[in-house]
Amino acid sequence: MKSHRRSLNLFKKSSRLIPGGVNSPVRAFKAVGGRPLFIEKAKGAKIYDVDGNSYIDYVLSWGPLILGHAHPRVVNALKNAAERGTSYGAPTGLEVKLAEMVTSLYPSMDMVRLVNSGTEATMSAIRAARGFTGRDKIIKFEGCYHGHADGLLVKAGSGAATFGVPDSPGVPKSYAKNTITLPFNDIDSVSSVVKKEHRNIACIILEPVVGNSGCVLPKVKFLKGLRKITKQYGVVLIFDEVMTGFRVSLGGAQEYYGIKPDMTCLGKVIGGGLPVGAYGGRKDIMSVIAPEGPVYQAGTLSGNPLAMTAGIETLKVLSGKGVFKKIEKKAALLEEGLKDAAKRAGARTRFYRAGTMFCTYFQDGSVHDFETAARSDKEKFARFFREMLEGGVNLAPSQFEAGFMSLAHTDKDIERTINAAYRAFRKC
Ligand code: KE4
Repeated sequence: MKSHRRSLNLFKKSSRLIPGGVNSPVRAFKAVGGRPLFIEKAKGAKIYDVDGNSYIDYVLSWGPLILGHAHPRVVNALKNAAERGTSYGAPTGLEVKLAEMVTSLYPSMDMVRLVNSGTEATMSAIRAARGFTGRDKIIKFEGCYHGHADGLLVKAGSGAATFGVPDSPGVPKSYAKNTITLPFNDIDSVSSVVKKEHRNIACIILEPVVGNSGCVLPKVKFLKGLRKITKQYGVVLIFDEVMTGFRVSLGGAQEYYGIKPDMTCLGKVIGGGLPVGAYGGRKDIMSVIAPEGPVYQAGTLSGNPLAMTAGIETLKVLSGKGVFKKIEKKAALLEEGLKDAAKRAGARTRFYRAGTMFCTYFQDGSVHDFETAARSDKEKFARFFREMLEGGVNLAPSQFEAGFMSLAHTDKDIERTINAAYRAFRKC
């Protein structure tokens, strides 16, 4: 058994100072039992806790570290950048460079605004859509997470197709009533609501692949239907690619599925592990954003030189010839191995993958929305998670989170992961 004494002591101390002992809820291991690991350092595909235990890491800070931890190109660039100062509160060439790289990889984005988190990106994109259309309501989908802005912490109300109800205390009912939550992959429910309410609907926002329900793949007819109905009624189509961007494909889910949204939100990978978010899209929509237009959005550290440097270096390496393909092949190798290990162990699981992100559901039914994802055996997943941790593999501590592959994972790491999974499947 691995020792976690130092993590435990730190958790006791942090729990007195920080709500739940963590700075983001999912890190607290509530869904999988036990206490969170406190991390000392990370390098490549490995992460090391304060008790000296090492783990092959498939969380990668929830997606950003697609090159692996502490990539030398990123670390050296950051060291040099820090010596030139850490923030100026004034525009820099670095922001222009990252904006150029993002808009060239995401041609649907004529313009982009850099912010500090995915939450800021989605919150601001929705405000832009509302400012552009003059309409107040938004449509989101069950199981999709777009950050913690009030209007997005909303679940389907009793009249699902009419108004939402707060999904968290502290969210005023008045905010929730402007959010309509519908089932993912159900284009008929979207069509009937938009036909009836289109004069009040500013935008539809979705994760094109739902990483916040594990890894729920879209039906192509759903994405195509969304694009058709939003075009028909002047509703802004927002792809929240904070997670899927540079993960499903270098050009995101929009490149992979061939759907051109009106706006896109990005984050994670474009910060290379430092705090960054971005939103952008059609020029006519982005032109409403201050100071060009009247829709206000701002940020002290937006476009921060260190975050820009880490993002630029990450995208430079990631855009290298054959690099993304290499990472995708590693993810495919893991998929093949995990499916085989589950079969040999007699485990009833379903594995889904989109490019370099993936999820093992503990059920043998097909998963196409949150309702079907929720049928998974969460207790079994929790036991599997703990066994994998004991076996030296760090997975996301929730059945409803995606796993991520990096450039740094070796065939040996993947083989070790598959062997640990076989042992863990057997024990679950
Ligand atoms: P942040 O504000 O956490 O940077 O981004 C919010 C966000 C927006 N959109 C999507 C599709 C996202 O996945 C996220 C954040 N993802 C979670 C993981 N599921 C971050 C982990 C956490 O909350 O600690």
